[in-house]
Amino acid sequence: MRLIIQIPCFNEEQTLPQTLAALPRHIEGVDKVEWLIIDDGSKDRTVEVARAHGVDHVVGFAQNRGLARAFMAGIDACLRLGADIIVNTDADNQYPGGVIEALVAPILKGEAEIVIADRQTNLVEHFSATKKVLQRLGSWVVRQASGTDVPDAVSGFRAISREAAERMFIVSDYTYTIESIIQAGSHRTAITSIPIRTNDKTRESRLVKSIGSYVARSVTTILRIYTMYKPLKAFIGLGMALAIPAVLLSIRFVVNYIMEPDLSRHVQSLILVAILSIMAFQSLMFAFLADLIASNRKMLEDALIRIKRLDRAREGIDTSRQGASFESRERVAAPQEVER
Ligand SMILES: Nc1nc2c(ncn2[C@@H]2O[C@H](COP(=O)(O)OP(=O)(O)O)[C@@H](O)[C@H]2O)c(=O)[nH]1
Ligand SMILES: [Mg+2]
Repeated sequence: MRLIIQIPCFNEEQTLPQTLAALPRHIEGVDKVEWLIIDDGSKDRTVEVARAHGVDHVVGFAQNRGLARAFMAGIDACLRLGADIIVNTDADNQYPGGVIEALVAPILKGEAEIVIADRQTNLVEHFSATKKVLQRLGSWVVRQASGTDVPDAVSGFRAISREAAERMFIVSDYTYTIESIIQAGSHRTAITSIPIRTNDKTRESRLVKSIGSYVARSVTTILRIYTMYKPLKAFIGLGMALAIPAVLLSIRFVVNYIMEPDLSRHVQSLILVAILSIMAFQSLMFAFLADLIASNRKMLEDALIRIKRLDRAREGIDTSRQGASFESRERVAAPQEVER
């Protein structure tokens, strides 16, 4: 059992040493604990500092590409290195490294595939009242969109089993947190949470530059990913929202017309009915188109999972434990063939 702790870093020479100092080297039930950083084009000494403080693997980009891509590059690297469990934490020492043992416990016991640390944001002293309300509201929306019960949707402190990591594909540039939950919900990945208390703030958030833009980006992500994974629900819902007023208005028109057959007096509502009906019909067509694209995506995801496994098999990583995994129970054919 191999655990890799990954940390996305963008100019983190200041806080990386204290973050690394708190990370565990040994965990009960895990044979090997390794550390990996993803350097997202840092201009400071992040990489040197990481190496000097015992980081085992460094991957990264020459230029800044944003947290979501860095996160995925880390996941990919960890899988290639043969990680059975991946823990993601932040470089600003926001999350207590000592909790990692508890964070991976549900995965070790086979009770979950993704464990998300719940920061209990209502208890965080340096969060403003507005931020607390938005965090609560945002997490609630993500729960509805994903069909999961994750209390803290944007927490970056997570443990992920190999099978869940293989199924994770992030298309956003900005952050992976919300997208990965909606995706996991649609994949029926077992997600659980454990409550934690965060450390004191070491610096201002780099991701949340202003609350307004953060909310706008989050809403866009939720809409985008929701329509990607639940296209029928989203577009038929929209179609219904347009069709219902169209029907009501046309009933109103007919009643009015019978009572007072002077067409010119009611023609406005008839025009509105026509416009709404066309839009409703188009939404319905969109629903089928988007559903078609979504089913293609599912097949692509399956193909990519197999490619990742072939990659690992080629690099000589033992995949024998896959027989007992969640994934192989779902898709029986894939892993055994890779082993040979
Ligand atoms: N790869 C990458 N990581 C980033 C970027 N901005 C922030 N991070 C990392 O994302 C994590 C969280 O960032 P932080 O500024 O603490 O945001 P918070 O989640 O709002 O506290 C840290 O590990 C940062 O180094 C970026 O542009 N690229
Ligand atoms: Mg932070």
